[in-house]
Amino acid sequence: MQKLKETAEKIRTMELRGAGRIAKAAAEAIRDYAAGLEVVSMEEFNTCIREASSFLISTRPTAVSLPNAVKLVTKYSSGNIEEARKEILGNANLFIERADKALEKIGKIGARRIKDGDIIMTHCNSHAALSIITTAFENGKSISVIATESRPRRQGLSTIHHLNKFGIPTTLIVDSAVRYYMKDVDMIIVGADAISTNGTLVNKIGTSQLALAAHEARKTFMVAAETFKFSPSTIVGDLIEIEERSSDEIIDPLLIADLSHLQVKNPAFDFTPARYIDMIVTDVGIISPAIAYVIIKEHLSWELGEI
Ligand code: RI2
Repeated sequence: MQKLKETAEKIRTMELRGAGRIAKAAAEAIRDYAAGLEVVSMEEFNTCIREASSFLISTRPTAVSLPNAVKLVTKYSSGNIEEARKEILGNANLFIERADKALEKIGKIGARRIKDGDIIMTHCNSHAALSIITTAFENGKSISVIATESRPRRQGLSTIHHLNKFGIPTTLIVDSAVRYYMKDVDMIIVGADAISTNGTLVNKIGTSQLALAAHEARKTFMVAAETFKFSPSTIVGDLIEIEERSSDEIIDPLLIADLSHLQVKNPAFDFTPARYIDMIVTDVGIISPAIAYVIIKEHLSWELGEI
């Protein structure tokens, strides 16, 4: 349990971050935990796996990739401890392999939509969005990227570092400069922490202002998302919770210690309605947000039976 707790802590503190990465880390953590689990009965095995799953899922409430991965990995049918262990191991390895392949596929599919000379704006640090951008570049398209700083955790800097390694020219802007620069861009590409059945995107705080500005300027707004970023339980009306993180991420508490009338809010994500999204690039092809339900039905059906 110690190693699993360490992974959970890394996810909570965002040392491990990005909706896809935390899903893979959780799959690995459950797999390794199950492999070393010393129990005397199947009942005990089930309880331990259930508790470990809830513990991992509770680390970050918004990215649906996390519960989707944990639930998929812990789907075992055997009533025998060793067999169940093997099932978990197989499920986890398959999930991790598919997640890696999904990023590659998204890159290939999305890159086709990028034209030579395009200026792309991106927000935060999405490995799925970056896969599209770097694939287009490697396919010989001369492109450049405007990356937002993405306060308060400044994941935009990770994006800049990543693109710089490829030799892709970048411009770093503060989040509030998004509308000012929108006229210069050809398209926007962002990732996803969750997509609901009605095509609403949940992604890093500030994404919806990019979408609004893009809509106003009639620029293409593209979302890059693996199928495991879609939320099955939104079909029955469950709402996606927006994670509210510590105000310490925004401002040093010492600087505001004497401001007794102040409250600092730090929501990590926001909602972008489907009508502002032109397309979602998934590992099974490009879809309109209007048919998000089909992705859930076809690719997360194992989860639908449970809700
Ligand atoms: P990939 C991140 O969340 C960002 O919101 C990013 O757009 C999204 O996950 C998807 O990232 P955070 O962990 O899975 O930085 O595409 O809060 O890497």
